[in-house]
Amino acid sequence: MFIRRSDPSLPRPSEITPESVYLERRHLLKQLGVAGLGLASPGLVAAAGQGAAGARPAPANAYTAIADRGNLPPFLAKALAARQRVTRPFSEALTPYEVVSGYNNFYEFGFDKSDPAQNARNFRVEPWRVRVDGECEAPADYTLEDLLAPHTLQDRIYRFRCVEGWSMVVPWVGFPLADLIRRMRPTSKARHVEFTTLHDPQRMPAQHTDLLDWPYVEGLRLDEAMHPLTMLAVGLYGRSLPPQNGAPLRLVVPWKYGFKSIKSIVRIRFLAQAPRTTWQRMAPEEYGYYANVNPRVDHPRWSQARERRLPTTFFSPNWRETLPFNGYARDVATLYRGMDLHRHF
Ligand SMILES: Nc1nc2c(c(=O)[nH]1)N[C@H]1C(S)=C(S)[C@@H](COP(=O)(O)O)O[C@H]1N2
Ligand SMILES: [Mo]
Repeated sequence: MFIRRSDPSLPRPSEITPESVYLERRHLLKQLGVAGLGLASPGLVAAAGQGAAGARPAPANAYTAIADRGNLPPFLAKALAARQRVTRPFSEALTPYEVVSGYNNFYEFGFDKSDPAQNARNFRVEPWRVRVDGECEAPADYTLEDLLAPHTLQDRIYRFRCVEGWSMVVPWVGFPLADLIRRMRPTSKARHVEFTTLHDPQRMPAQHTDLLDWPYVEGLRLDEAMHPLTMLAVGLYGRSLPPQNGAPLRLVVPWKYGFKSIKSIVRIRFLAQAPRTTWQRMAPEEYGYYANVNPRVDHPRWSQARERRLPTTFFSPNWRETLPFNGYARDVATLYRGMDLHRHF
């Protein structure tokens, strides 16, 4: 995502191969790589995430949880410890923790990929409140503790594809946004959900600049927000979110470009109309409201047919084909039935 200067890591036209049609065959549950849908094998639940101490071999994507730095609020430590752990292998290798937490887009903390890890180091997220308002029956200012209280956290391994052309595989920890939305009881007028990032230049230094039109705002159609793949994340690799990844609460929408996955959320608002999102305000012809990953719809300045799977080096760029809906077409294509995806990009 950039508007002011070009990124040397982006593919040049000469590096792009013709797109090819990819048929997504795997079923949702295999792709999810999650527990918590009532189908988990208990034996594997116990083994995963703990280095597989038992006799059973660890699933391909079991990981050793990363320890949290510093003291977590007790409610969060408890919720993370009680999470439902990875039970199913995911066919692609996880992107190492150092990369997920060291190569970031979070413009509130600077422009370069290494800026957020540097500049968010001392970002304080306690206390944290989330305002829920608009077209719903339970508007209120919730503490993070109250917001999380009824939800059991789950590990979910998802592909993550940035509109700039790089991608990762991340083991998030979170819960379905749909479960929270049901609690808030949207009215019959609600058609969209708007999300807003904290606006506090004292704590987010790049908000002193005009890099973006602050605060960062994103949105989803209500049915997209209610889709079982859409999650609110509070952690990754078994620990709480590092500040540079959007602590303490961020959205994850795996079939959309990464910019939809808004970080450090302080407000969730139900609306009758689509909100005006930050990227639509900045460059409407480049970043649409839907932002579904689509190898057949190029960005005006580059192809979206392929992606670089992190970690990459100059000598091993690790190119792969980008999949329709980032590989989740089976699960989400029906949301867009009858829509012209070139127009509603
Ligand atoms: N508030 C806020 N949210 C944001 C961004 C941002 O700059 N500010 N960048 C977006 C973009 S472009 C991407 S690719 C992802 C990156 O998430 P990650 O750093 O956790 O990989 O965050 C998204 N959410
Ligand atoms: Mo992005």
